This record gives sequence, C-alpha cells and structure tokens, in this order.
Amino acid sequence: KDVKDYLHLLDKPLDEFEAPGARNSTLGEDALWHVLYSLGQDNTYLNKRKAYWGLVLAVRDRMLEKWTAVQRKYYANDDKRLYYLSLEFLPGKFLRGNLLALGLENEAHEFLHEHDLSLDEIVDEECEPGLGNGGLGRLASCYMDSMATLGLPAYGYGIRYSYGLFRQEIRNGHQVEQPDNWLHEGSHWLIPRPHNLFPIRFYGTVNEWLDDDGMLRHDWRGGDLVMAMANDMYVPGYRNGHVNSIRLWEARPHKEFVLSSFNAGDYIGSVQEKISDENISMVLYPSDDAPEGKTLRLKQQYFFVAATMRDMVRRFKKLNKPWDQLPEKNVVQLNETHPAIAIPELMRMLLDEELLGWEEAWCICQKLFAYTNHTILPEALETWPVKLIERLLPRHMQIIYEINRRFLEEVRLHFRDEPELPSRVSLISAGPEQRVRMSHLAIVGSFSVNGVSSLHTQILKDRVFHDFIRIFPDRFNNKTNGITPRRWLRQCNVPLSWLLSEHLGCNWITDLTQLKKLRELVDDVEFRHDWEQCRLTNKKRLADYIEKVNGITVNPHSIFDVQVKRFHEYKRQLLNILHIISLYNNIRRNPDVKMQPCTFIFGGKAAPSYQMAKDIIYLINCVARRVNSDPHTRNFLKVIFLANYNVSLAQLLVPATDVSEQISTAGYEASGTGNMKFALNGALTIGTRDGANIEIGERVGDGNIYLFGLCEKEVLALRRRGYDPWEFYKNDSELREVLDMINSDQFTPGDSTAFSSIFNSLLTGGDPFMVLADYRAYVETHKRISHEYVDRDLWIKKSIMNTAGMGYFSSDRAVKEYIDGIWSLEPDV
Ligand code: NBG
Repeated sequence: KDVKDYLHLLDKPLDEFEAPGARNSTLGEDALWHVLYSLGQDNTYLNKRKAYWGLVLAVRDRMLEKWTAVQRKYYANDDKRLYYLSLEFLPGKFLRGNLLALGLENEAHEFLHEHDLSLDEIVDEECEPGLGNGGLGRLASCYMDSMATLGLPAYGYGIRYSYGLFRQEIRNGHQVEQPDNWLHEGSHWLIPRPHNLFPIRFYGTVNEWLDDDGMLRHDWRGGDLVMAMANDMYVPGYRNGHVNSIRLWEARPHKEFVLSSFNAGDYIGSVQEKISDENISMVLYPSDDAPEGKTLRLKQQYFFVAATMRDMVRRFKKLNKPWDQLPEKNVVQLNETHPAIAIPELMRMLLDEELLGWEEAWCICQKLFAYTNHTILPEALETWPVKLIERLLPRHMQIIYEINRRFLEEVRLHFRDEPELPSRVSLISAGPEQRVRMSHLAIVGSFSVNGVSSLHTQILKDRVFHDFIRIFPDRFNNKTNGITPRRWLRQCNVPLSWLLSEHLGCNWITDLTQLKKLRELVDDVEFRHDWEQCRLTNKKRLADYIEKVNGITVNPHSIFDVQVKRFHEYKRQLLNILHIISLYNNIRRNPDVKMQPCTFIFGGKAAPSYQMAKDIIYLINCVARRVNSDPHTRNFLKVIFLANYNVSLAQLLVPATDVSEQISTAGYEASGTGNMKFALNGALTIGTRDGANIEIGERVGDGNIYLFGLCEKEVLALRRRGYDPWEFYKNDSELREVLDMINSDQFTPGDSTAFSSIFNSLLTGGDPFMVLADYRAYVETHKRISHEYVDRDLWIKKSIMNTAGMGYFSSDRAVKEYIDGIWSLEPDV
C-alpha cells in the first residue's frame, strides 16, 4: 500500500485544527515557486535537492504565519512566558516531523509523487543539526516539542554553533573526529534576524558612583564587545496550529557594526580580531557529562545568557509593568548549570542599569529562576576559577561575592552550632585555587531545583546537595524525564504506529497513556502476529543499512541487542563487550551449541580527549573484526559498530531493537532517555537499577524487564567495605579468561599492550565502575534472555507489555509536571 493511502488512519484529522483553504496555494505550488524565486533555479524539472529545499521553504512559510499569530496572541493575552535556556539542542532532522505536525504529509507525498520522487529519498538531503552531545540536548528538544503541542508560551534559547558535535569516522577500529559543517549549504530552517542584535561585553573594569540617594552604584565599562545576533528555529505543535521558536545566538564581530573603530592601518590585525569575535559561537564543546574548563566555554555561556536576558527584558518592558512583576510574567528554566551565570547577569542589569536596590533585585531573581540538575558525577559538577571570572566578568564576580556573603550570613544565623556548614555550602570553594561552584549559585538563586528521575532526585537530596535540603527544604523536587511520542514512535516507527492507530484510534499520539489499552490485546493471536511483523519489517530495514554501510550481513531473525549512547566508563560498554567475548569463547568451545543467533550493535561517540572511552571503542571494533570473520561463530554471533551515532541513526535503530542495554553502574546515570525510546517501541530492557530504569520497571512490570546487578545502596556499601576486583578475577574462570585475552594480542595480533590501559583500570586501577562485580549477574541474565527469546509468544507478549506500560514517559506528561509544579503557566491554544 502507498503511504499516503493510510496516513489519514494514523493521525488526528486535519480539519480539527485548520480550516481547509486557509491558503489558496498548495504546498507543491509553493515549493515550485520557491525553487524559482528563493533559490533562483529552474523549476521546470526537479531533482532531490531542489525538491527538498523548495519543500522546506513552503513548510517554513506555513510555520511563520502561525508563529506570528501566536506571538501576537501572547502579547494580547498578556501571557506569562517560559524561557528554556540550554547550551544544547538536538532536534534531529526537521522535514518529516514538521510535515507531520502541520498535517502536510499527504500533500508532500502527492507533490513528490508527481515528480517521481519520494519523501524517503529527499530527507537524505537534510543535514542533521548536531547542536548537542546526547541526552541533555535531546531532552531539551523533546520538551520544546511538547511545549508547542501543549500550546505553551515558551521560548528555547541557545547558541547557533557553526560546527555541531564532530562527525565520527571509524578508521582501523579507531574513532576519528571530523568537523561537522552542518551549515555548509545554509539552513532554511533557521531564520537569521539581523535586527535582533545585542552587544555583549567581556573583560573591562567596574567603576563606582553615588546616586542621588547616596547609594553606591556600579558601572561596568570598557573591555571587548561582541554582537549577539538572533537566529530562529521553529517548533510546530502537533496539529494544534501552535508554533514556538528556539532562538539561537550567533556571535558577530562588533567591529563590523562600528566602522569608526576599524583600524585601516592594521587591516590584517583588524580582520583577525573580527575572526576571534566570531569564534564564540563557532563550535560546540564535545564533552558530555564532564565540564570543559576553557575560557571560551565560559564566554559561550555568558554570551548566550546575556543576550537572552536582554531579550526577555526587552519584551517585558513593552508591557509597562513594574519590575516586581517580572517573575509573574516570566519564568526561566536553567538546563543544567551551563546558563547559571544568568543569575548574576540579571542582578547586574537590575542593579546597575535599572537602579533597583539589592533586596528588590534579589527577590525578583529568586522568584524567576528554576534549575534542573542532570548529573551527580562529582567531576562533572561545573566550577570556574574565581580569577577567570574576575577577569572576564569583573562585575559578576563582585555580585557573586555579595550573593555569597548574604547567603552565608543567613546560614550562620540559622545553623549556629554547625560551624562547618558555611564552607560546605559556600558558592566559592576554598583551596589553593578558589573556584565558583555553579551548582551552588544555581540552587541559591532559584526557587526550584529538580532532578530528572526518582532515584536521581533522592541522591541529590541524600548526598550531593544534602546540606541545601536543610537550608531550603521546599526547593527540591523531581521531574522524571520524558520523550516525545511524535518523533520516538509516530515518526520513527510507522508500521507500529499504524497498528496502534488501527486498534486504539490515534489519540495516543497526544495522550500516550492510551497505550495501556494494549494490555487487553496481548492474548489476541492475530494482533501478536501483526506486532511481530512490524518488528521484523523494522529489523530488515536496519539489516539493509548495516549491509550497506558496514558491509556485514546480519540475520534479521537474530536477537538485535543494542547499546547506543555516549561512551563513558560509567555507562559500561565494557561490561557488554566482556560478555560478548565470553560468548565467543563458549561457542568456540562447543561448536554444536544450540543457541539463538545474536547481533550485538554498538554506537556512540567518545569525547575527543577521553582516552579510555576511545580505547573501549577500539576494543569493540577489534573484537568485532575477530568475531565476524571467524567461521566457527559467525552464524551465531555478529558484532557491529555503527559509526556517527546521532538522532537520525537512533530513529532507525530504536524500532528495530529487541534488547536494550541500559547497564550503567547503579547511582551514576541520572535518568537516561534512550532507555525510554527503546521500551516504548517494544524492546525489552536489560538494565541496572539505575536512573529511570527503576521507574520503567515499575510501569512495564517486573516480568517484562531484566534488571540485574548491584543497586545504588549496594554499590556504596561495597565501596565502603573495600571493593577488590582481583577477587572476581580469581574466582570466576570465565571472566579471567576474557580479561587475560584483553591483556594479550588476541584481538590485535602482534600488539599485546593495545588494551593494557583497560585491563589495568579494571584490576590494579580498582575498577571504579564495578564492572567485574556485576559481570556474573549480567552474564546469567543474558542466558535467560536468550532462552526466553525463543519462546516467541512469551517474548512478543512482553514486548507489547513494554509499549503498553510506557505512556507515563511521554514528554507531554513531564512538561505538564513542570507547568504545575514549577512554571505556573497557562497553555494558550
Ligand atoms: C544527562 C544524564 C542522563 C539524562 C540526561 C537528560 C548530562 C549532564 N546529563 O542520564 O547523564 O538522561 O542528562 O536529563 O548530560
């Protein structure tokens, strides 16, 4: 059947949100018009490129009409606005999602069909904006989608990086980083707004003066100016006529705007200066769950925050309201501490520019900001040297000192018999190099601090921010993460979406809890058959991709076991590969073994400076080379590393996965969101009791998830008792064999030290992430999985029960919880 014949079955009908004939030209006519008049190309015949760009512009027209209407409405209704500040957004490709949200899929199919093209082939033309590292950036994008779908007056704010996250190539098994020049053809999804332009200051000096009331005032002057220019990206709600935007700031040279300061005598020097100004928005930092201590990173943070606060204040001033209403009309959500410098920046604007008093300004800030924490890795909690802030942002450092002085005074007053407390909660750490603790700044300057899963929030309260709980008992709350069902089911899994809509109607797309009705269908043989067929279709599609890209044939009936995520020791890709090596050994020992064939698939990038993570990628590729070419095992076992994991690749993998690997050391993964995507699409999870895995288990049911290994409390207890990885090495001969192989030239003939760093970290290094402690439980759990997979009825029932239980993990639910518990916003649809 042709896709367009069944689309109407899948989705909410168009006429429910938009009267037909709202425009008097079709999408296709507009696309052709744009090919000629916007792109300046012959539109009498089309190729993929022209069809793609023409469609982009025609879709954009429709979004702009809605967006301007929505902006007018915000002003007319005097709406409270949300500012979602994030250094990262990972939207994925736009075309398909935007067509879907706007109800234009059918028209697009028809247009392309007339020109002998298909949507599948033209979306290949689209370049994915990699403006984020992983979970944190993707979460921001899922939330933007839900905010638009719920009709919220919300704005995303971030940076328009010229280069997104590096493109990963694998050469001889090693990760090689290539620049991601995603804008080389320009992006028509982004509208530059050269008039939304603000000067941003760095360095300089602070002068003091007395105002008419004899109050000491400050004035930050001099230094360097860089211009922040807005670029808007549009986010349509799902079939509700609502369109929001994400404003991404681009650094432009100030000199270009102030010709008089152009030093004609030193032409080259001046141009050089222009280039260094632009550098601020040039490239995304590629470290995930780890801070980047470089000055440029702090410059990026301040640059986008300062421009955003200006923009917020500019809109607020149009309302002619007194300052104390700023937090009644706005709320600012800080995505991690990366934008936390917004707190002293707003204080500076209110004190130095608007001449408010300290108490009044501070009261406004504390009612305006809310902070989401996404990590408890101690090494990932951001701090900046006082000396650096003093130089780069001298006025902000003064303000931070004053915030701290007043805060610690209160603490001393209320906790008289705890003389140690002030230094523990201070915004500034003592020691040879004083540093500003950005999380402490964010906590003290916000009215809400939230974690991203139940366990994570509990750990924040019990351990990481324990002292603050007593000081601000009402400030901490949990908002378990969610994912958008539009991209992560409807868009990425068309066969299953169709089956769902056929049986449940199409309301699940905006009310994911409807999926629970699937539980009534698990005993329906025909339904189970259809379910399995959908899964097989998706697996075949992935197998084709693997064949094409990696040149390896995989059996679509084998178990597709997938671990895709950033490479990090705590995520324990190592545990996975150790198990694969032991499976390999077992098959070689018993050539007649009866086992379900398995395809283990890995994907993910390592931060370029994270050597251990890169070594693990190399190990996986070396094991893959050996295993895939061994005639004794290759019918049972395949190991695939898919290069350059990104949102598009996730959309291909997620619906084709049987077993989802979520095996972080308990207590380390704040939430995870990949875990949700897989389970929503009917994969079974093998996972530790970590992050949101616990809540997924509670909702899909104990029997439908494979939880194993130490829980968070046990990890802590074992560490306290004294953990000795050598004991596991000595007592488990299978494990010992695997480790000894890694420590030899088995996978790298002629080079027996290639993986000694890994071997040493697991043994002499003390195995900080307790890979060996969880090894046995992991291996035994995999045996159970392989056994249960063969019982197809049982497995498919479990698969259905996973999808049925995942309604809670919709980002619509998460955003509604933010609305009720933190933002106090009204939808405006
Ligand atoms: C990541 C966590 C994930 C979590 C995402 C989104 C950072 C700093 N944190 O567990 O590691 O799912 O945030 O909340 O990137």
